[in-house]
Amino acid sequence: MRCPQTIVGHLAPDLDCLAAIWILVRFGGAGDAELVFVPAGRTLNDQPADSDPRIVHVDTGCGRFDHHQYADTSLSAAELVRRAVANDDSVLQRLVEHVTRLDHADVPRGASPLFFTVNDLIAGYNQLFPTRPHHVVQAMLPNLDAWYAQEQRQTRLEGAFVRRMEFTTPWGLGIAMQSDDGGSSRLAYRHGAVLYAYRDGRGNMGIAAQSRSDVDLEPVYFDLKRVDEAADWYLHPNHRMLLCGTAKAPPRQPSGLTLEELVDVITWDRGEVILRR
Ligand SMILES: [Mn+2]
Repeated sequence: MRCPQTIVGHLAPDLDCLAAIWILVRFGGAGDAELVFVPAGRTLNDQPADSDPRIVHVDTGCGRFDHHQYADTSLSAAELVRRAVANDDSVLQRLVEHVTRLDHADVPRGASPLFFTVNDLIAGYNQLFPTRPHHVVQAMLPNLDAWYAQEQRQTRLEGAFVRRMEFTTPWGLGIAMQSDDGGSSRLAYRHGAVLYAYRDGRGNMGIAAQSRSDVDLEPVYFDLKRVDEAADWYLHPNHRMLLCGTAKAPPRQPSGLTLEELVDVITWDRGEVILRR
């Protein structure tokens, strides 16, 4: 695709419109393009969309990057732009799948509505800047960058999760994993774990249990104080978290244990390793 000089979006830009602009700016080399906004459905100066190759319309105008001409709910403006400028970026593909579902209000049946989503954030920006859609774009570009970084991290975590250990505990299934990013409670709990343990690239370690469980990590804490006595292990007052270093609180003295050794302590007289990949 030729690098556009002008990107046309719609007034009060929504997530789909903003994500489409962000992809053009970050992945399509359009960082210097001028941004213009028209009433949704219209085009710049009422000229047919795509009649000028230097001008690109997103989420409006029925051109190549407007999905409103199709009934297909797997399409969005962001998805059409993604296919055109960064089709082989799997992280971007994940992010845009969420954008497309949100654009079609595709929320899983029975799921309780979240009290605050990215759509609410964007609605807030449109409240702050009702007549300045450029400001909404400027505010959202770094948020979309952060979203992308988080999808990247999630992709790495899913790769590391494949190499997990599984073990039994008195409370249910335990899962241990290690990666530069540490572990993912979300992945572990989704897999049925009640308790999970992790080690990250800086040697930070931790054990955490589902909030609606009766796990009590105090005995594990006492065992760790014995076998890893120099380390800065911290038992949370709720007894469901046992930590030695986090991004929020680096340890004064990191643990000397490997993840396997930590699992040995957790399962000592309490369970056994059932899977080691
Ligand atoms: Mn849309």
